[in-house]
Amino acid sequence: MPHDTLLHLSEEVQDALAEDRPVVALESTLIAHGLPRPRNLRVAEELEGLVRAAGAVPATIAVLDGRIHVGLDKARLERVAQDPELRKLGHRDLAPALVAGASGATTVSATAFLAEHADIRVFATGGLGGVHRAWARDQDESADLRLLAQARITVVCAGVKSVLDVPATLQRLETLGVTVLGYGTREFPGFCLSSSGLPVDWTVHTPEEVAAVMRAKDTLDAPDTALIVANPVAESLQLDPALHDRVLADALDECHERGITGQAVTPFLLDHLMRHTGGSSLEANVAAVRGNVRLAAQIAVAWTART
Ligand code: PSU
Ligand code: MN
Repeated sequence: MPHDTLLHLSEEVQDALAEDRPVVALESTLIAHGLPRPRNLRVAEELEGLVRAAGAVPATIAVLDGRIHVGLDKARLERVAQDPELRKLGHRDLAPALVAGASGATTVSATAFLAEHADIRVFATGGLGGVHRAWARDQDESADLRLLAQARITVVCAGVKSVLDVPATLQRLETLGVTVLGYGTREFPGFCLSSSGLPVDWTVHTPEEVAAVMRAKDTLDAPDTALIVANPVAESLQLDPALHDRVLADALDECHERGITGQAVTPFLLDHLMRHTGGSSLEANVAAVRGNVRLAAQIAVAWTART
């Protein structure tokens, strides 16, 4: 992909990449469609601040008026957080969005793809998309998984969204050849819950160890698959698991009854969870994202210090 014509890198991101300084890609769907206004703008700004505080440059990615932006200035970040018309763009939506001159927030699938093309190696989000619980009925599986199976990028996340079928998603990741590391844990995290109760095969404890795995993967010349660093939210900050399970059961029923499908499913479930947990799922979600962004910046620093 010719960078100069399709990807608009902010000057800050461009300079950092040219000088081999640490950069962290951030997705925008989480901001535009995953968190409520006006809190989402404060979170977006805070996340960029966390990256900077750790000595890296944030590159929030979005499509505005048919232009792909890697690194947003203040006005563009505000637009992503505030514009109610902003679409949700997966990887497959990028081409038509460019032609239509559309504006949209990028999901994990689109962000991972664009970050890789911008030569950014580390990416942070909240929870990945995956196999939905009613898969046998709806065949709803996030496009995140397929994209992660073919992008050379390290994704720091708090596991996959807890509204999903987590065992099935882990199984898919295994089939797709995507490496999963637990960060300081032997259990796969559960997004706004500290643990999904499922084991991970590999545990690492430091950003340097993650960078070493990235290097080993490159040295092996392994296929271009993502490296998932699954970083749990602290137990003291997680959503009460019993409350989560209770509210989620209602959310899933309502989603089906209302005939909600496609891209609308995940935002609906997250919003339902937020409204029926008195905002505590929101706090746990934000806490998880904060932790992931901090860790991603540390990994980016360790990665660029590699020589
Ligand atoms: N993480 C969050 N909140 C979110 C998402 C991730 O904490 O809203 C977004 C990501 O952009 C992810 C998307 O790619 O949800 C998955 O949507 P779907 O299930 O429709 O593929
Ligand atoms: Mn889906």
